[in-house]
Amino acid sequence: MEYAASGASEATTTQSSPNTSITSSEAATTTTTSLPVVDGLAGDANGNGTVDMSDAVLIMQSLANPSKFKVVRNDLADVFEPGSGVTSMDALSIQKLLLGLITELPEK
Ligand SMILES: [Ca+2]
Repeated sequence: MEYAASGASEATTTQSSPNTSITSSEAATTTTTSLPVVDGLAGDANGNGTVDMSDAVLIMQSLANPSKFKVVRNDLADVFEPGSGVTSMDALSIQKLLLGLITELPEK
């Protein structure tokens, strides 16, 4: 089943006019799914669609101060030995990915 998206191809015109500040304001669509399918990026602890240092930081913060910080996506945060729960090892795995020491999450 192929889904052909018709139209919608936007021509990006890049002009070098001096006083043009391009501000792209993409509305962040928050989709809440109750399906058991993991529909996100492994390691995306804060659920913002990317895996970066803020995910590792959030995991550490949630461990240090759980009443103040909550991991948004526990299912995605558990990237070290999946099923073991969210620990500092998950934050470490995310940092390893960011450093290029590993190439994918969950860490194997
Ligand atoms: Ca993230």
